[in-house]
Amino acid sequence: MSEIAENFGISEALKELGLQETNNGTSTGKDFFSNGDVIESYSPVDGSLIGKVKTTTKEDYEKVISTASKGFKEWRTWPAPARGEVVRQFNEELRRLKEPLGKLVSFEMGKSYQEGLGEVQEMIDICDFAVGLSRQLHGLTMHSERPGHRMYEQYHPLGVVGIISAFNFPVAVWSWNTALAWVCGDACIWKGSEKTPLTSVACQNIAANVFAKNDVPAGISSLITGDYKVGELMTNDKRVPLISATGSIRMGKIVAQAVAARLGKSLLELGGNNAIIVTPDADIKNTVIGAVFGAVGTCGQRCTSTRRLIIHESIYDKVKDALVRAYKQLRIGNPLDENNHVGPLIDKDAVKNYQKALDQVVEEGGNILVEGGVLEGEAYESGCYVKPAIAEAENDFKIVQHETFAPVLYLLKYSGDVSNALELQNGVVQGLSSAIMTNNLREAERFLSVEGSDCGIANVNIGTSGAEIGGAFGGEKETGGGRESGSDAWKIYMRRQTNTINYTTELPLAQGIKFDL
Ligand code: UN1
Repeated sequence: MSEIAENFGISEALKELGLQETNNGTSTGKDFFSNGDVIESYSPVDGSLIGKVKTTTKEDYEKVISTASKGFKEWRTWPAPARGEVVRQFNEELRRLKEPLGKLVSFEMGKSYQEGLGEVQEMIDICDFAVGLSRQLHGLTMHSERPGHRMYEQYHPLGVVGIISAFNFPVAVWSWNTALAWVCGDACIWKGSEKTPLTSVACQNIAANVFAKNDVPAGISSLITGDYKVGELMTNDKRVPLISATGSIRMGKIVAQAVAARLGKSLLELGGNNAIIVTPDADIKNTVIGAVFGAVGTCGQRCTSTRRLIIHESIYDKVKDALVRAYKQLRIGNPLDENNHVGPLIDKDAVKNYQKALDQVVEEGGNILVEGGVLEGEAYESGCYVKPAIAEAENDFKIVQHETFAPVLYLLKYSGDVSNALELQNGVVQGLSSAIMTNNLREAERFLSVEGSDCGIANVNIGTSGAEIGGAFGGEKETGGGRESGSDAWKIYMRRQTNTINYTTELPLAQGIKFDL
């Protein structure tokens, strides 16, 4: 164990979460059975080896999918509130293990401990939501046009749901999918990121214990581990009617095509290029807090991270100066130490992409306002710590159009009416999150109107990141169009059936068609 791991109680956390030196990354519940290569998980916090996980082979996957398919046939017959009761117990375990799991998320992924705890809180929240939902999987009833007929719709469980999640929210995004899919009566197979395999095993351990206690059939919570090739086993598999995938636009296009080729359903939550519009009526203090948290939180590695600030020329210098002052106060370092605001990037490849973005913005004519750079020295041994940077840029720069998963914030200037700001905001291929800072009702309503933001999330007087689970989460355009977590996002995990019942002695046809024999 490294010094940081020792000082911040990582061994205890691993023990509480049932993790060992080498873990098994293929599971259908209590059974774990990997036969693939071993991957090692290094912490970006200090570069130390945290643990190892065995990956899933094609044969292992076959065992998983057949167990999940079989388990589904039984699970779908459980009353939905009985399934909700299992999710309620799972949630009790999450509440009990919030601290060790939050700590592991922080140590394995690099986000601050506060954000690690926040991520587990999102799991708790979505489970609460799902438990209530287990008594509310409502369909509509309709009035039939034919006498003596009744019409209604009902939602049935869909089948096996494949979940592919990313390193940046290694536990919450899984739970958004599973908590809903489980109460809907589906079996879930999860491939987490190979960059955060231990958090996946920890979550599977928690689910497996609760499920076993409740005699839930094997396969309802299944885990597979490995790189994209393991994910492909699911995306190409017609026994998996829904693939929910979170990650880059590049990955999403590959997944979408594979799933569409077999006419499966996909739920995609891909890249964002989120902007905050700052109007002359904005509260500057709140703007700075919202923008800085949005840009540097999770070291700029949320899909909702603030990448662009679109500032009115009349207040441009004021906002710019306030931001530069705020960035000077940022403390970068060990994310388990609650004095620090910003932890490391996930790995050295991410550092390279960050450096490339800063070089490119200068090449394209941008002006660096807050200098970036990779931090060196003992405290930054992993080589993954970077300085959050700000550059003045233009919206049509190639690098500004591109989502760089790092703390690089671009300042853009607009003049005249808010419609000019909206044009810039919407002038990117992504459409996840957006925000406006204004105390002007007209501007706020125009931002929310049909001619306003084209994103899936549009906020007034808060930043772009940090959505609550109660709303549907996702975005338009190349963000992929999927919606997860709250509102009626549950419907994608079920199949809808329209039922028409004739209780007369006649057989009248719809549309008044006559057909007598
Ligand atoms: C993500 O980055 O994939 O809205 C999810 C937020 C978080 C979820 C982000 N609740 O920032």
